[in-house]
Amino acid sequence: MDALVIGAGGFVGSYLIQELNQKSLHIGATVLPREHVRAGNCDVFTLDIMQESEIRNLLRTHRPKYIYHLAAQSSVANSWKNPELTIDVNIKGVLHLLEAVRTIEEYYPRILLVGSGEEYGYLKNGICPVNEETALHPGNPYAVTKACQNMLGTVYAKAYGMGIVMVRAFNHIGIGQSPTFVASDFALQIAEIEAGFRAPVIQVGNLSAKRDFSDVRDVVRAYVMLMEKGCSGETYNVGSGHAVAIQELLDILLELSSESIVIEQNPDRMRPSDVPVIEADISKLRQDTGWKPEYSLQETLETMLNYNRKSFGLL
Ligand code: A2R
Repeated sequence: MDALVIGAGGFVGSYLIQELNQKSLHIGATVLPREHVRAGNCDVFTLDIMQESEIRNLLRTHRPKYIYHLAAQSSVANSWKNPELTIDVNIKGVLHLLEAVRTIEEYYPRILLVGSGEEYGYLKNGICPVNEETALHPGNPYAVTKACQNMLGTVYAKAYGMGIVMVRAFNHIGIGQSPTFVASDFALQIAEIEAGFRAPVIQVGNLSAKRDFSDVRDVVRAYVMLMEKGCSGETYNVGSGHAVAIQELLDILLELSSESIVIEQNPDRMRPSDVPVIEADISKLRQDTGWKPEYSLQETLETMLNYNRKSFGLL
């Protein structure tokens, strides 16, 4: 096996597999029971990363050269509701992977650990953009677990000479993302309005916060390039390098619609601790891989809106 994607049943997994398919690699993908891989060609295995023997047996049998670790409890909201599960899956899970690789004889794969821009958390003095050396101040249990994953990866790479590259991914968006994320939410609401399922009023939260949005297809391309060219033991920000106000994102989507839509701020959607601006410094990624984004925010949002329109029979 050339590449194994762990946690392929989620949002990013199918995009990553489609990207790897373009390289004609033999790909394996793991999902939880009852999950499936939504797109792409691969051999599918059932795996719970909490079961150390399952990951060890899979790696021992198939010895993938590249391992992409996506499996996670990835919701910030759920991490408040269930911090223990989040710690178990995100920290113990990565430890199971690293220990399995470390202890399999004569086995030296490259591993990519996917972390999050959330690890930077509360930015002191409004530091912007954030680079990989910026101090981490995680603001929720999910971010703590991803910071810890990053530290474990760094320590294992150094102590055991393992080929581990870490990323901190900023907001990535695209078709298939849960409507708990802002771009998916807006695209869905607008399509519902166009289909007549909802009054022409869009519910929004804090529109002034600025975030760094990328198309998920660009993000997985960065992952594959980092797997090939990233330095072992190093961490890379993956983002667009430009923060955009949520208001701007909404304006782009509203301009794509011919409906006249009223904007209504909903206090339930406001987060009291919203950091005003989060922007990734991506010079390290650019320098070591030559990566640059291919999709504009406008293109990505239009794709998302059209997907929702199709699902309501509007296209
Ligand atoms: O929580 P579920 O049922 O959606 O399943 C998620 C799965 N997962 C696990 N896989 C193996 N063993 C476990 N114990 C376990 N617990 C959860 O990992 C889901 O299918 C997958 C992660 O996909 P998403 O939650 O959709 O995350 P996404 O957006 O694909 O992000 C990929 C990575 C994650 O590590 C994020 O934390 C990071 O990028 O931003």
